[in-house]
Amino acid sequence: MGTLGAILKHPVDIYPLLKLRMAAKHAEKQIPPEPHWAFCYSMLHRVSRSFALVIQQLGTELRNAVCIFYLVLRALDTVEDDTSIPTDVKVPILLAFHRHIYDRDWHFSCGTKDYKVLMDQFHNVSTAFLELGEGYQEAIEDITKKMGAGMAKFILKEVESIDDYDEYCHYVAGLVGLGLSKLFHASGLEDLAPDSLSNSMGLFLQKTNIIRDYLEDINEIPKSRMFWPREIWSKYVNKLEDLKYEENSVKAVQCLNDMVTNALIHMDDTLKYLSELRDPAIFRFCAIPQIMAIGTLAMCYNNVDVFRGVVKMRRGLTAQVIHQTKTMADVYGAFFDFSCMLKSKQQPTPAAVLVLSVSENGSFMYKAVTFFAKMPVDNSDPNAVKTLSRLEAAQKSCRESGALNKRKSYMIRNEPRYIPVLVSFS
Ligand code: D61
Ligand code: MG
Repeated sequence: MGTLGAILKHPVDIYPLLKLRMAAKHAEKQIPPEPHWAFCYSMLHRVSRSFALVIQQLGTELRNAVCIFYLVLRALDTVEDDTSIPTDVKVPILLAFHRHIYDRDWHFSCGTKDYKVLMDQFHNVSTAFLELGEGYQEAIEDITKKMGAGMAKFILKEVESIDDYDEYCHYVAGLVGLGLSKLFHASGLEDLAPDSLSNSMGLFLQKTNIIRDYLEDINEIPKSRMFWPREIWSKYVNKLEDLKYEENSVKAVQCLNDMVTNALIHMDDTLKYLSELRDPAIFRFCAIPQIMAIGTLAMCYNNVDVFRGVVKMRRGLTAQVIHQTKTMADVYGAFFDFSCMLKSKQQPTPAAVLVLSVSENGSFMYKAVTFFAKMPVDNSDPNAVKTLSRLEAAQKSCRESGALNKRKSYMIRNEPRYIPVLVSFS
């Protein structure tokens, strides 16, 4: 369904999408004139739509540091992800990448499309990197070194146990969280967050990606990319790729629910990390991807479509999340509501269709309206009890924040305007 179709189906998306387009336009005007910086910011938009917009709303000094941090790690990841590079060529580059970022003459061509352009003109990123303050350069080099070493280790090693899975996600995303906390601290705008919380911020995002991208990764040419831990999938099938075959759907969905339940472990740390941030721009930069993640997990849970194609939050809803997320109350509200959504997929027969309503003050909430389910979900799901307990633990923290009640009060005073935004569950 084209964007126009989606908008007609979801008129509530129009305003946030317009705001998003204006923000993107505004961002373009902020691109520094120097050619190497212009390259970096245009590249940022081309290789990461979701992070580019939230990075743009950071203050100038921090924005430049985070932009380069992103492009350096995206280039490193392009080497890791290119399954056509032989291991004996790839591993030395991953291990030495933290030195290459200082060398404008270093060049290694790999990846496809925009990622290839990033690699071929990487000297622009090195030039900009060398203009950053000392503190920022040290943080970026330190994380690049550790991530390269971690990626190299897992080029030669399969993700077997759940500990391996957590270790791999630490190397490719947890370390990004640690690095960002260092950059926030170096900017003087935030205290240095505990590593455990910074790490969980990365694991929640990376595990959501690994779950959502199962089919794309297993079908990767020339070699499958496999990140789901054997310790989990071997309880349901004999080979990871068996999950994609129609005849294994029931087992596949149970395995999917097991993976989602594992990702929910990191919700509490994520809420704690966000609740301790002070700077509004840094808060939004950190909060928006996390809300996208819990929303994506709610869509993936119990959804056999994960094994048929990529399940993605539609652009209009993404625009709303970006538009609506300003305070911790919005975060508690969103986590509470998406947890409701996930829980409603557990109820035996009726599955829920959610109607999104916006109250006068613009904060949004969900109300479950029951319809007969296309695919009733039996709570004989082996992990249903564990899933429920983790959801209710997170909802308890949201309730105890008092922010929900604050939110609720708006509801009582001003009847919300109902604008149906159907989020279909299967
Ligand atoms: C606060 C705000 C943003 C955060 C955060 C805390 C903690 C962690 C992260 C962002 C990173 C989340 C990564 C989730 C997406 N997964 C990937 O991009 C995978 O590649 C991982 C290695 C390269 C990481 C690059 C990165 C990503 C986001 C950043 C950043 C660097 C620097 C600053 C801000 C955000 C995935 O790549 C998918 C792809 O190739 O497109 C993979 O290969 O597994
Ligand atoms: Mg990768």
